[in-house]
Amino acid sequence: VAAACRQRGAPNEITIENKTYATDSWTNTPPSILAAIPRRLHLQPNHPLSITRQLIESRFPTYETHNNLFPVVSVAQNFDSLGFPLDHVGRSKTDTYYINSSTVLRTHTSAHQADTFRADTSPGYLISADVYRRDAIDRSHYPVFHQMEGARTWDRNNLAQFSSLEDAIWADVHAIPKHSTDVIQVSDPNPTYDADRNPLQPGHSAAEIEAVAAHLKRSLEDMVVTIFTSARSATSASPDQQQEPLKVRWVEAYFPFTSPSWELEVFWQNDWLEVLGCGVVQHSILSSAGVPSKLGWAFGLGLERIAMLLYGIPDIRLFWSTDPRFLSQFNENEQIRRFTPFSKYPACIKDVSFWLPKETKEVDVKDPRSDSDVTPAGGLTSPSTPASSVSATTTSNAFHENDVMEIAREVCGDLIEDVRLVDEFTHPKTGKRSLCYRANYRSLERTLTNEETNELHERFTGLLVERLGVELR
Ligand code: FA5
Ligand code: MG
Repeated sequence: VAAACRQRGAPNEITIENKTYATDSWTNTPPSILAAIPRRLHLQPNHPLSITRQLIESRFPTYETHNNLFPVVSVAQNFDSLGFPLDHVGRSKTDTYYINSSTVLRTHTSAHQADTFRADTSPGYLISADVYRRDAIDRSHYPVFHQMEGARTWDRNNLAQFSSLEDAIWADVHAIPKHSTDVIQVSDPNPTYDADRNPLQPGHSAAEIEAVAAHLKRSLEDMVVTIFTSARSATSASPDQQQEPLKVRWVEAYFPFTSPSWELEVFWQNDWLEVLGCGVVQHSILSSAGVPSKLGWAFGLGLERIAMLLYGIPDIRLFWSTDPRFLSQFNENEQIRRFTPFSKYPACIKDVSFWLPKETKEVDVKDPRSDSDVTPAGGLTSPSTPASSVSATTTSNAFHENDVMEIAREVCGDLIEDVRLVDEFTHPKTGKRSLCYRANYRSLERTLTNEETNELHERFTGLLVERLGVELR
């Protein structure tokens, strides 16, 4: 199976914008992903991701911005510098696009943290960039998306007129606008840190971390309020119309490069949507970057998630559309207007059921009902809460759901809306396992013909057999 997964006739090198990389047995980046690199949607004038980026940047006016960092990074930058353990699932070929064994397409903007802490002289920075992950297919996940990283530090050796670090930080906290509960309702039930679940780092005092956390949380709450009030004024008929306040909640999280850590979720379309991860920067990163006297926070947010909230964009694939019916709706010099979906074309749903190869020992599939972000770059889980879907990442012949997703993408491009596990079954006698995936075919731009969908589905199922060694039922 491992050999079958490797791409047939793969080239010996890959050239990305004048830089050439030798390929090896780790290479797993398909041409369809490479083709996304030059798009740089976050920099395109009047693109909703670019407008969203600028709107967020406007809330952090003193921060230095870096918006053109190259997406090919070393494994050291993406993982090692951030303290990812060697066996972290994020490093596996099933989750990350490798150019070769030591080079990847960045899976998150945190890949640039160490270099930026080393080089920047300003107390804060923002990095916006395209990031790449082998991931699920649905309306809020896409294998290429955009993140904004933000960080703010304070220097113990440079406290100006303040007598302690926490006093200096609190002065900055008080400068951040505080919004009324008519505008935003914040739920934050957990203590700032917890010795077992979300510990303080050695060398950080409780008072310092309370101040850093307050600064981080208020800065990000202010950011989502800005987004939300722009979105509201876009929808409300009269300005004094009664509006529901925005509901957000802070949840504990885990990332190898921050402690304590949190995620911010926003209530959107009747569900909690994770918009960002954040925390107190691990001191080891600052000290390796040559600034051991600094202390601070960092966050990483999904620009698509925020833009979907801002404009009411219903499907993440739309960001890649070049259809003027999409692009003409956004103008950076005008008031934000809600996106008007151009008619939804009919979906065509097809199932595929197959037996896994007999020798497959571990099956890595997600719970069909779970909608969580089991994320390669981020924390995934704290050591105390192992994810149910984690299987041996080093076992190259283990079946992995992301391979199904990638084959679907390769065959269908943006003509597939969603792929979901709908059934699993183990034969009582033979012990063979069977899975059923439901593929939802739909174009954002036109009605697909029957023949077209049949052909896509046949190529999809054919490649499942060829690459993954499964047996169709
Ligand atoms: C990270 O990537 C961390 N680097 C964030 C971070 C930075 C934590 C700095 C601490 C300090 P995570 O994998 O959860 O974390 O992704 C961050 C955000 O990216 C998510 O909250 C979500 O908004 C967005 N995101 C993740 N996966 C996808 C996807 N496939 N499609 C679209 N957006 C996604
Ligand atoms: Mg996450």
